[in-house]
Amino acid sequence: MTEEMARARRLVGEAGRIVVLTGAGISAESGVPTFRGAGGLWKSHRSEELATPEAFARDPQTVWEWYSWRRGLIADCAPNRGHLALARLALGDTPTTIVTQNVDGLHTRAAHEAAGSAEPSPALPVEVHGAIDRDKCSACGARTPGTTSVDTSSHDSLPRCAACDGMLRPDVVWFGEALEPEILSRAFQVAQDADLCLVVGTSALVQPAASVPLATLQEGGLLIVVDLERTPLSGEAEVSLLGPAGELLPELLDVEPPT
Ligand code: BV8
Ligand code: ZN
Repeated sequence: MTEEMARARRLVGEAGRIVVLTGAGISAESGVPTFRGAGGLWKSHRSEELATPEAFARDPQTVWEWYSWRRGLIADCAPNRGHLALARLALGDTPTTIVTQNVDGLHTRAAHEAAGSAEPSPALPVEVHGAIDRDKCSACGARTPGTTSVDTSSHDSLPRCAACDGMLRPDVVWFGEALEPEILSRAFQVAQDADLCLVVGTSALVQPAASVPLATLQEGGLLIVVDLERTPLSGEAEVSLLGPAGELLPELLDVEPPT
């Protein structure tokens, strides 16, 4: 075990209250493409082309094609050892809240898997950017389980709201759209109350999510950054652990160090 890992494990052991902020990097080992990494989602499309209300108004078929493709891809993925280690931490003795930018639902699945027949709610994530497996009506705002196979062959074939016949959209937060106020304030509240923030697999470029760890710092708390490479938050970190989250998180968080 490296000196860095030993120091980080001590910080986790001594923490009174923990907040975790995750990004696409934690789901990479599950097969979900990241946004900026190799083969990243933003590589072939500029985010504003697809993840904005303007793009949806201009060309809903293409936007639905993209989200339908991502839904199919995510449906074939499963939580990895990183998701499960965080879920076990949150189900343990130290009060821990997982805040995620991911819309893939893998933290939620890890919470149920790790909890088994016990109560999973302590490990259920605060999803600040929504969830891809839900639909939301762009007219009345009604939320419904996501339409699995979206027929994008014509404008009229796109999914409609059963209540008001408005156009359905994925229940995710697009660029230029405000995050849900109560979800955002919960994310910043748990960050302020925490004395340790674990930042896992995020390039920390998208606001306001990237400022969540700063709320912990401003209250005198500490940061541990887990990423394949240095990120804009590495400079603020007490410890930076460089490597795959699926390998580092079990070593960092599991009570029994791996033999
Ligand atoms: C808003 C859902 C205003 C959709 C997403 C201030 C300054 C500058 C700009 C702004 C600002 N404030 C607002 C903005 C604009 C904008 C913004 O931040 N733009 C950026 C690009 C500059 N923010 C917004 O528009 C937000 N809304 O501000 O509204 C407003 C306010 C009031 C009233 C009206 C309006 C909304 C932002 C949310 C957008 N939606 N997702 C969808 O998914 O389709 S953002 C999306 O991109 C993700 O959710 C995530 O947040 C982001 C991607 O970042 P990461 O997850 O970090 O992924 P990335 O690929 O970049 O990095 C992966 C990392 O993992 C890397 O570091 C890599 O090294 C590492 N890694 C890879 N593999 C592994 C690994 N690490 C460990 N192990 C591995 N195996
Ligand atoms: Zn509706």
